[in-house]
Amino acid sequence: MLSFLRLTSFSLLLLILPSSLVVAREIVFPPVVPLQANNGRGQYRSSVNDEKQSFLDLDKFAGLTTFSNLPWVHCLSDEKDIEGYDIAFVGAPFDTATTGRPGTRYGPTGIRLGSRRIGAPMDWSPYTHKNEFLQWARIVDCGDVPMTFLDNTVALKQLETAHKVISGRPANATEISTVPRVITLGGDHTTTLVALRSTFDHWGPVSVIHFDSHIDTWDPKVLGGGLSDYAGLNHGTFLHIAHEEGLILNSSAHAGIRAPAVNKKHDWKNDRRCGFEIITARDIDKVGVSGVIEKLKARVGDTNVYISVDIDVLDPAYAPGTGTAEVGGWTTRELLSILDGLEGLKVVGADVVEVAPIYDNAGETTVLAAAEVAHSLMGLMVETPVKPLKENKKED
Ligand SMILES: [Mn+2]
Repeated sequence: MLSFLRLTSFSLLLLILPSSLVVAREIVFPPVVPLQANNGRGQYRSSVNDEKQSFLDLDKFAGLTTFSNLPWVHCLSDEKDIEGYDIAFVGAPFDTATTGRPGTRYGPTGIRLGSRRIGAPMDWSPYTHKNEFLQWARIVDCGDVPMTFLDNTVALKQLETAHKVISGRPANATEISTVPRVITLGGDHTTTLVALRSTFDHWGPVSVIHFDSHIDTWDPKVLGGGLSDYAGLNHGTFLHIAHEEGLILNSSAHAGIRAPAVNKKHDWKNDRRCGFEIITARDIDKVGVSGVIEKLKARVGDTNVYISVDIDVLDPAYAPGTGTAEVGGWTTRELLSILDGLEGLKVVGADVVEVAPIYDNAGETTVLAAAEVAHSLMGLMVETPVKPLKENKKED
């Protein structure tokens, strides 16, 4: 009876109201233009002084997920003529050389998800009032490199080929630099060795600024090499191997170190031999953020720099989603302030690694931090273009 009455009153209402109000509000779906498409007036569309731009064009949750909603380019395709770029993000989904919890093969996907709210049209920094997306560099996401999870040697070879192809293409703004720079989204830390081989080809040996709770210069004899040569290449030894291969300069530095050594003396001695100076996690309490920045800048001087950020440099409170978490680390704000403070350094390559989203939380603390770190690294590259060795030689 009650439902009958309800029905009747609803029918009455329909009779009283004009028909235009009864019809559900018409929803129009305008064609959504991919973010940052070329609008004919420069590389990117800007969100200011652009009356024609529909708010829907700024949608950060549409389409496929790329890093910071950047355009996807098939950098690894066989085709010669693809869209040019100056800075390329690429994912290295690899986690079979870890000594702790695995899961970083999902890192690139996680970091991209963490970056969904970052995007060119609305990226004016409250600190610098700049928008790094809207400057000279064309920045793209190349997607993930195919890396087998069954054989580390093959997987790292696959990544090496990918780096060669991506950095081997002509840049977009050739008047500024002819070689595109790569920011890798890891992946376990072993992937950095491959990136360093690639930067060596274009820029020669580099100073590494290595943000990490672990030194990662372990002698393979100490970590894994006792089992086999294959086991000796892992995420704790790759910097030792990079030194042996002559890829890095003796002006390198670790920042945020707090994990213990395996033995009393050899590890620290070997670390210095590999070219590193150590800034511990607790040093920040003595010298502050600006002190850490000063130390790092003084250490690398005018050399070309590769910045590698192992997300476990952060305290597990700020980055639980990682394989070998160590308590007593830096906050996200401290790390971002230090990174932004490195402006002016000649950054030729960079990465954010060891992000394992499976251990992250519902608030996505780790992937949000990792995305912002990658965003900062991108800013450093935009601020300071670096010419490759071959161009410098031409000018001499
Ligand atoms: Mn590491």
